[in-house]
Amino acid sequence: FKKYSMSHKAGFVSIIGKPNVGKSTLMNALVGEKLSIITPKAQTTRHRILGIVNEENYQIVFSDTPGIIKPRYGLQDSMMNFVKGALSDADLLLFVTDVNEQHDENDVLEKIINSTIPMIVLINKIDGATQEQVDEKQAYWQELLKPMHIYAISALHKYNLEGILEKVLEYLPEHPAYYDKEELTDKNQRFFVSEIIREKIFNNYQKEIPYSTEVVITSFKEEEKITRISAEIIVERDSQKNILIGKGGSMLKKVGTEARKDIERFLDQKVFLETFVKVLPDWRSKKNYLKSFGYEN
Ligand code: GDP
Ligand code: K
Ligand code: MG
Repeated sequence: FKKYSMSHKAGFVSIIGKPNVGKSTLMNALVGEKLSIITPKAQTTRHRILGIVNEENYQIVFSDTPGIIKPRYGLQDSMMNFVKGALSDADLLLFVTDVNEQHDENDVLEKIINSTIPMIVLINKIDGATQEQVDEKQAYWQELLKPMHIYAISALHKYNLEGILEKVLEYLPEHPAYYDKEELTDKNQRFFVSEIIREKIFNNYQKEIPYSTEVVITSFKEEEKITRISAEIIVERDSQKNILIGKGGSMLKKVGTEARKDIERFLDQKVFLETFVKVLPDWRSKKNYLKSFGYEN
């Protein structure tokens, strides 16, 4: 037999859309791993997070991104720069929208409307929607974005996702793998540990607390039977520190316990987690703090 080298496809696929439409849920479903944290609150995702699907003859590099908004402070500027990056180097865009979303304020989508990158629109959360609703949204997005394809899906229930990977592959070029074929993401364990803690904070506190919080892993020691982790939870004001800690430390304890359980699942090892709360006034608007927390641009 003559041996033919099999062709290999690889490329970047950016998952974009407004806050809370289900971008992170979709990426986790497509990659088959919980990489991105998911909460009912907008602006949960602050970074561009890669999720890589590897097969023998292809590598799809998905980017989960923060929801598109008009930035109001330094942290949000940086979040929108991550989106800009994901828009500029993609081979394909997956634009996710919530079937229940209203058609107003679509001016923030200007960059997407004007983008020349091939696009697939995913109308998400169709569980609970009527066929009329779906049809109406389909017509609306077809007209506004003129995408290659539109799918009606439920990322949460993994409904109608089967065809997406195959369709995505049609738009990827012949290219060698960009990342090692064993890699699932570009972020390290510390990043995901800090994200898990942030998820618990988003789920346990209301109003501005989640948005004013950053989590920094200050120590990460892998021992034979246990991983010892120290984390700093950073807030902007003393009053927020008090709320975060709660009566007799009860709230912080709850967050710590919930986070530890998830981290143990994620690392597949016993974990000792200690948390400290620290006040850094106005960190979300200060360049040096943002930079030290990984919001480079
Ligand atoms: P993101 O901000 O765009 O990344 O959205 P998330 O993935 O964080 O999801 C926001 C909220 O929508 C979460 O509460 C999800 O559980 C929920 N969600 C995501 N996909 C679906 C879906 O298909 N159906 C329903 N009903 N809820 C969903
Ligand atoms: K969210
Ligand atoms: Mg998200």
